[in-house]
Amino acid sequence: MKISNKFLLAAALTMALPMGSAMACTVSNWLGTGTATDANNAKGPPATARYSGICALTVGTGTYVVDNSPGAEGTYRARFYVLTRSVSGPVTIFKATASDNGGGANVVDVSFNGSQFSFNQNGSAAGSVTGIQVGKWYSVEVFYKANTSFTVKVWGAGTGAQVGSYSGAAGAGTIGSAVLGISNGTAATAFNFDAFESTRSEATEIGRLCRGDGAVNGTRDISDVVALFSELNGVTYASGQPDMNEDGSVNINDAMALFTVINSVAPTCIGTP
Ligand SMILES: [Ca+2]
Ligand SMILES: [Ca+2]
Repeated sequence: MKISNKFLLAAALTMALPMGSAMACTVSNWLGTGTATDANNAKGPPATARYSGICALTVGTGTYVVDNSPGAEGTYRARFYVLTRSVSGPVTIFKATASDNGGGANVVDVSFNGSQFSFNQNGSAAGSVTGIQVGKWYSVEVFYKANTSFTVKVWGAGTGAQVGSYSGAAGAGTIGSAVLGISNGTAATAFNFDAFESTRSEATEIGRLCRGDGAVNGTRDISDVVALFSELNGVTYASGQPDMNEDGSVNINDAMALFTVINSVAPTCIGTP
């Protein structure tokens, strides 16, 4: 069975939208108990944090969405963004399981305990990435190949460099569904998720979105400054990723971070700036 790319956000939501315009966010291409939150606001900052576009998935304890399009996949890759929040113990934020609807054995899962992401494969602890902050957007990319390898790469928190990674062996399980949200544990406050994609590609990483590319033109330049200030001035939301410092809000600090990249670091979206 083919895994199509699954975007958390409907294609229409990637367009720049006038503030106050009527629109709906949807998770209609997912199953489960999660609901999309429309970040659109009459004027001013979005009603909830989003990473890209204008919508995000906002989920509390026991709330998640399910993708049943995988079918006994031995090779599976997924990338999602999570805005970390306080927890009272480890919470599972992503898992891929053997059967549909999150059923069957956990083949891979990612949990967050307030300071680190921890990874399991086929029921065994695999590794972790430490130093994870609360209240920051992180890009988490998982790659699994049965009987071969399991890797996780983490970027985010407003830094260009990779935050951390894990690489190890994989067991024999195959993947029948993916679950995004708080499927286990207790979240003190709601988490936001955004920009989920999955593929069967072994060779091609999905990678992080271009941080600060609010105008979605593939580089960091003056057009992103214009897009950012248009949002700050209550005119039009940036259609790309204006949250340059990845702290869950779009404000003047993002403009300062954007200027720094444009002026002193390679502004291209290629690489890790
Ligand atoms: Ca740009
Ligand atoms: Ca920000």
